[in-house]
Amino acid sequence: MSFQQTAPMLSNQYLDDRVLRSYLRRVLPPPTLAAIEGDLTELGEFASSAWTQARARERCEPKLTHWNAWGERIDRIELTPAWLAAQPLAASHGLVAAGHETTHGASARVHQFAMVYLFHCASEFFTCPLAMTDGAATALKASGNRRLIERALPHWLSRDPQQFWISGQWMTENAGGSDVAGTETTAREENGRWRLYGRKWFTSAINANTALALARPAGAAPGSDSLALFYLEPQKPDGRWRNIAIDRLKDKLGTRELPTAEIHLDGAPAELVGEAKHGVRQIAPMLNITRTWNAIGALATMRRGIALARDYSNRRIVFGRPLSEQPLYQDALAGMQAEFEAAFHLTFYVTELLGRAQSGQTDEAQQNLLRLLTPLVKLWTGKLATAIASEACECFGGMGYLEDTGIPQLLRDAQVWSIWEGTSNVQALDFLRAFRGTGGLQPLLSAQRTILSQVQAGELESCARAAREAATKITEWLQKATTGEREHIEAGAREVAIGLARTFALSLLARHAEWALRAENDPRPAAAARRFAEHGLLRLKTNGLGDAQMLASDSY
Ligand code: UCC
Repeated sequence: MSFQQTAPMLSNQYLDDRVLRSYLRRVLPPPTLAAIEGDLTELGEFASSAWTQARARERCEPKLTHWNAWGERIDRIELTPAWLAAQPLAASHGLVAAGHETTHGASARVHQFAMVYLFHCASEFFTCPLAMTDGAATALKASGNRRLIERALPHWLSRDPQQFWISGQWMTENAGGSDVAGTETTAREENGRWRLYGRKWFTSAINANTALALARPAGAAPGSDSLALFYLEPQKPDGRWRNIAIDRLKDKLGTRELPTAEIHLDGAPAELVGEAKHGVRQIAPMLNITRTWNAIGALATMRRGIALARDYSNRRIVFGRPLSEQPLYQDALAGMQAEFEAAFHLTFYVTELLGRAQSGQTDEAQQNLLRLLTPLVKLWTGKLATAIASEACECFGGMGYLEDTGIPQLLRDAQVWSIWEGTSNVQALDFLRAFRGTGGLQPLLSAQRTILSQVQAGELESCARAAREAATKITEWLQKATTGEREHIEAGAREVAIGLARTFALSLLARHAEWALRAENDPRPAAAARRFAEHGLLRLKTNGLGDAQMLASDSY
């Protein structure tokens, strides 16, 4: 029989995850860890079996049917089998609820996001509506609207599959994606009830039970400040749409199992969430939550790519020995692993801060730190996930280019992390918004000092030094830039944001490495920190704007 290759396999994705398990041992009180390990192990098992099952069947996508046999417009959406299974599974594990429950105090978000991280790659992006539901719950709580809180929260935060609802987030229009000031959807008050008229260009998870939407009250001024935030229940109990037409499902590069629709609102009934203006301010808490989910999803993508490539490296023999024994392959995997570990510690640190903020355990500086880090972590992990997914495909050679291996899907799906919930540039500008609004870099610099003061081991000295030097360079760059033109600082904002994310991530990884050396006698996090530092932290530009203007307008 001729030579055959062996497909990569995944073992239990929790039990097999050194990075997650070591991190949880450090940050969680032992009783909390003991209480949640059953859930994590189950989700880890689900993740590995879902990978095997997905390879064994045809890939499915959602399907939209506009008309029934009798000529009635129905706009029925059929979901994939995995999506149908995901909603009860997500409810029973409390993938949204856990982030809002008080059982584990300030650790609620670490618990929740550890589950989400394990679940994401097996969920066919059902994590998208879960993220939006979590964000909607957070925005509604912040609004103080008692009626809507009592109506929606018991469903959004339910662990009962029969009661659990998911939510959408309807912002994007053809005239306003990044810049929602272009929103054309109009809200009219008719007979004491608000109704929405307009077109939403991207609505993710259109099957959601509820949605939060931005619209402009009729007669209000142009611009974003006069937009208002509305709550909708788009379908009647019998599944008919409430004055909403689903024009089509989007034909996307990735996330193809997620039903993303283009819709028309023709008097869809809606309820005001707060005052009839300042809708962007009201939806901002939702954005910060979904951006955190985005970072977790990006992290899960990285971990999946590395896990598959690592498994394959033990099966695939070339030049007379397994790939796992070939120095250059080892080096490629090590580079991916180091970047992933740094991203992991930054992302989960943000979830720690979020949990503390939510349970009232943060001071103003820590709240400002959370505000600064949220766009940074979304931006950097979004870009990194695509790079690592691409490298992971390459680890399989030609097999990584074949659709039916399931590997290319990882790369196509990864591209979404840097686009939705605000592109990389939107995050960089949001970082500047936070930087200007929260007293500059101080919260970040002083947190970094505290973190690095816990790094003492000789093996980590070069890492701590690199992190301190990078922080100084960024501070100097920002000081120089803020005295110059606003446009100069904007042109360099992406590199500053990525540099800051990498610098802070290295500090966190080094601190964890110090703990792992002492508490677990494990030298691997320290090796990851050294390798990550060697990759370099900064690419600040000295003449960003001038060169950029010349090159951007290049034509023959
Ligand atoms: O992509 C989408 C659906 C996908 C769902 C995927 C979920 C994730 C899945 C994860 C799975 C694991 S929906 C489309 C998402 N669209 C965006 O993200 C929009 C991107 N654009 C921006 O973020 C822009 O920066 C805007 C829209 C926020 C800019 O709006 P404005 O109105 O021009 O900005 P302003 O005037 O600067 O901000 C208005 C107010 C200000 O507060 P006040 O009024 O008090 O001065 C800001 O400080 O909003 C406040 N604000 C914020 N506050 C703005 N952004 C934030 C923020 N991030 N945090 C707190």
